Amino acid sequence: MDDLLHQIDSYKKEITEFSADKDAAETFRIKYLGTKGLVKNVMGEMKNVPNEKKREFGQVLNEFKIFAENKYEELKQTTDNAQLATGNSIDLTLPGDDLPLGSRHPINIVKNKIISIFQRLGFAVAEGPEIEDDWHNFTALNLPEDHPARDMQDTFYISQNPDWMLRTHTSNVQVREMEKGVLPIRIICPGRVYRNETISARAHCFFHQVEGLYIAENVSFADLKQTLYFFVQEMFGANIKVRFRPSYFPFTEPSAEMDITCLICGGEGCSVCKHTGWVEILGCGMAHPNLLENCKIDSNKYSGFAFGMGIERITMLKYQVKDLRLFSENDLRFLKQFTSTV
Ligand code: 2NL
Repeated sequence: MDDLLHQIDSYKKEITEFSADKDAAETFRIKYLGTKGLVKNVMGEMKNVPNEKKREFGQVLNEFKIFAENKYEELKQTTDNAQLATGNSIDLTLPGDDLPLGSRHPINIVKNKIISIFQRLGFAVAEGPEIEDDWHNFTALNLPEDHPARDMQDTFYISQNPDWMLRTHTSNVQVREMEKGVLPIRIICPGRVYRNETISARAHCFFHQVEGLYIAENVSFADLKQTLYFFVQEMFGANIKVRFRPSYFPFTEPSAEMDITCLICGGEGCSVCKHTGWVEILGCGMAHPNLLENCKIDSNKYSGFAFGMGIERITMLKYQVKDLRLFSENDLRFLKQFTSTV
């Protein structure tokens, strides 16, 4: 029983010295008077007290309880008074609430990663206008006015001038670079592009693209393959396999589409790769001689390769995002899931 008395004495000492800071009353209440508080705890010891001592201890315990309750009232008074003294319950000396920190958009994370990979191969970043004239968006790229491929790239036109439109790819930047006539050219062109599409999980009226162009003497299809192979290994990992399928683009000849082994199933076959084990990630080819000539580059002396990829597509594959619309809905619960230092 002496132990219990000692314990009570030390609690009393603690209570007397309990300092009256901002949240003192509440902290005190929880520690001493709450349902799991020390006073309840000590009261519980009553059952261990021998019958003949119960009366005496009962008084000690009761007195202890009142002692603690009085201290609580005193603390409450002090904090209430402190709040009244400032005129209201707001303490103007406290620091303000933190403003929530934003996070980088997944499209930008992947764009920066693509840029840094190609920069290591000596590609420079080039940018250009999003509102473009017919020549730089279509005609110079071997897409004359009656070309059927224009239908697939229907876009939005500017009413003040029928020659102006929102660019359908960033190739316009490459045309502008070629027109400057400074060779060799080794550039990548990231940016936003537009298409007149009905919005769905797989299509949008705008998306982001990175196109690349390398023009010099003796550039070959082997250079193209090795450059893009290096890119996907850096982007998706060293174990990735690639395959090139013949394709058609008006601005390249020959043209190809590049597939990589499916990241989801590793080539076994799943719904993402439609059970083929392969997913398409970009289009590419050797720059068409007509295009070089349109930009006053001697196609007998120079050759080059070009490629284009949708950043949304790469991001969807990398992070397994199933719906394209998520990228432009600006829902923080989605956007905050991508963290990166790039
Ligand atoms: C795709 C395919 C491609 C190009 C873009 C290009 C640009 C110039 C000259 C030649 Cl200036 N080619 N760009 C070439 C092949 C394919 O894009 O699927 N893009 C999302």
